[in-house]
Parts: sequence; structure tokens; C-alpha cells
Amino acid sequence: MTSVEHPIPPQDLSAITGHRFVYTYANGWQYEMYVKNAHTIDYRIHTGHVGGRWVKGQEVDLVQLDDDSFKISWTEPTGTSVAVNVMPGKRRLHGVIFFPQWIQQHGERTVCFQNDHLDEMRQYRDEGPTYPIYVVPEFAYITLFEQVGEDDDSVIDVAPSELPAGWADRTN
Ligand code: FER
Repeated sequence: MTSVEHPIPPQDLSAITGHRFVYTYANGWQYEMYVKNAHTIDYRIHTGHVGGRWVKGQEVDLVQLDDDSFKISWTEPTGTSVAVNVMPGKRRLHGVIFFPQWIQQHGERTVCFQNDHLDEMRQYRDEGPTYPIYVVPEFAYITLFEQVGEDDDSVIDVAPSELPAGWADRTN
């Protein structure tokens, strides 16, 4: 139980850390996230406004809200902010992406292995335009959810385009 003196619920992250999941948003965008540990994700974007983009070692805030309910929040070097709620047992996810205006206009500038272009991304971020923010709130269904272990750099190690045809469409 929580109270005004103790607002933080128990934190057991073991149902999400060390797991990889693939999900399709209601707008058709397909994403893949690997929760590498309690404060780091790797991810690939298979389809959507910035399909082809992939990132390793993104620092995030990860918390447990309740049984089968987690929240992952972060800001990218591009200036994009993201908050994702994940309910693995229900295969349910809700994401809110807050894109700066320059990514709404030129999403292709962020389609790369971001780790090799960090200074470039920060320069685009600082040049803007930032506003108005392009907000994308969407539910998704988790089509694949698997435990792969923590801190494994081989889980996400190639671009989406380098994967075998149909790779992201495997379900479990
Ligand atoms: C997600 C929504 C957005 C996600 C990542 C992003 C890995 C990143 C967006 C961006 O930087 O373009 O569900 O999960």
C-alpha cells in the first residue's frame, strides 16, 4: 500500500528487465524494445514515421506502477521525448511520443544507427524548430515477448533492414 508518507509502491522490475518485445501501434508503426537493465534500453524501429532508426544504450527511467504495469520514460539526443506504459501479461502497451517539429518535417534525418551520429543529432535538436511539438499517443499490441537476459549486446546489433525478411513478424 502507498500513502502520502510512502507514495512509492514496491519495485520488482524482473518481469521486464532482460526482456525483448516487438509491438505494433494502432497507427501501424512497428517497434522493438530490449530492456537491457533497469536504466537502459536498446531499440529498433521497424516501420513508421522514422522506420529504420535504431539505438543502443539509451538511458531511461523505468518504474513499476502496479502488478503487470511498468512505465519507461526518456529524452533522446534528438529532443524527442517518449513515455511508454507496458503491461506484459496483457500484451498491452501505450506510448506517447513527443517529436520536435523538425522531426515531423524531416523524420529521415533521424533514420540511422544513432550511436554513430550523436553530435549530428544534438546539432539538429539545437537548430530546431522544436515547436509545435508533434504528439503521437497510441496503444499497441505486443506480438512477441521473450526473456533474453540482461546486458546482452547481441540482442539488438544490426539495422532493421539487415534482418531476414519477416523477422519482426514472428509471434509468441
Ligand atoms: C517507442 C516509441 C518511440 C520506442 C521508441 C521511440 C523503443 C523512439 C522514438 C524516436 O526517438 O524516434 O515505443 O520504443
